[in-house]
Amino acid sequence: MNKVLIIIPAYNEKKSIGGVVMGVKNTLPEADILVVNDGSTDGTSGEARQAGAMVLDLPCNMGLGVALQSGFIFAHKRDYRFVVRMDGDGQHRPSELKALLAPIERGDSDMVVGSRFLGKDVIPSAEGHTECRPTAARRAGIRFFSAFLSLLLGKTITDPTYGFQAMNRKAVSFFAREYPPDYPELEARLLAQKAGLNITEIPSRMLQRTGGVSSIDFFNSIYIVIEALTSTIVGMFRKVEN
Ligand SMILES: Nc1nc2c(ncn2[C@@H]2O[C@H](COP(=O)(O)OP(=O)(O)O)[C@@H](O)[C@H]2O)c(=O)[nH]1
Ligand SMILES: [Mg+2]
Repeated sequence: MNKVLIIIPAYNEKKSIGGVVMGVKNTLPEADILVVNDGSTDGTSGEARQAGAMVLDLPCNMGLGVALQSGFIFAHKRDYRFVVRMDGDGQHRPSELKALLAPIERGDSDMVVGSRFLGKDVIPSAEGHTECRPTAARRAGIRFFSAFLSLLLGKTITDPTYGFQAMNRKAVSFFAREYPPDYPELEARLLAQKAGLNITEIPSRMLQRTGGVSSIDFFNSIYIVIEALTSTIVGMFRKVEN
């Protein structure tokens, strides 16, 4: 039986992707790794393959939500028991994988999401590069999204935009059918909650990128805020079934 699949969406992450794949292999050698290469133009696909990952090459840049949903469909069809999604830029620590999976393996949660705002300890970086906090502008945006989503869901959500998440078959089967296409985090969290998935947050500490640049700049962050808010409000009125 296929046990754990790590899904890594990647867009022009040639400099980091090999290290991320190797980091996962060192920590969880039993896991399969799927890099969803979203039309990169920089050789991300070859680097990921060379590091030993399976690679799904999308024909052009389809956006994060589509790339992730492609990964969830793959996991669902191959019947993986547990799935983790993590970034391809080295910001999520492989050393936290076991803690992220533990509540799912125990059967306590359907989905576990890392949170940069829970827990006080600074965890030493086993990965050899430095911890980083979101910028002040990002933190303000995240706080605003947290308040908005917590209000809609009637439950405290501390880090609704963080992409380090583990899930069981129930959550994967849901996301294989229902996943927002564009900037998916907020709406996906809302839909998952509405579908009755049991979601837990645990502390996580983000690292600096190991190369490349963030896909989010000042101008598209304005688009992201508007897109995420409107799609989440519309999502409130959607009928979802698990
Ligand atoms: N599939 C896909 N992944 C993307 C896209 N844009 C960014 N990513 C990936 O999503 C993850 C997070 O993106 P990043 O730019 O680092 O955002 P930030 O960490 O919020 O600054 C990284 O692994 C990126 O490679 C995209 O258009 N498609
Ligand atoms: Mg990043």
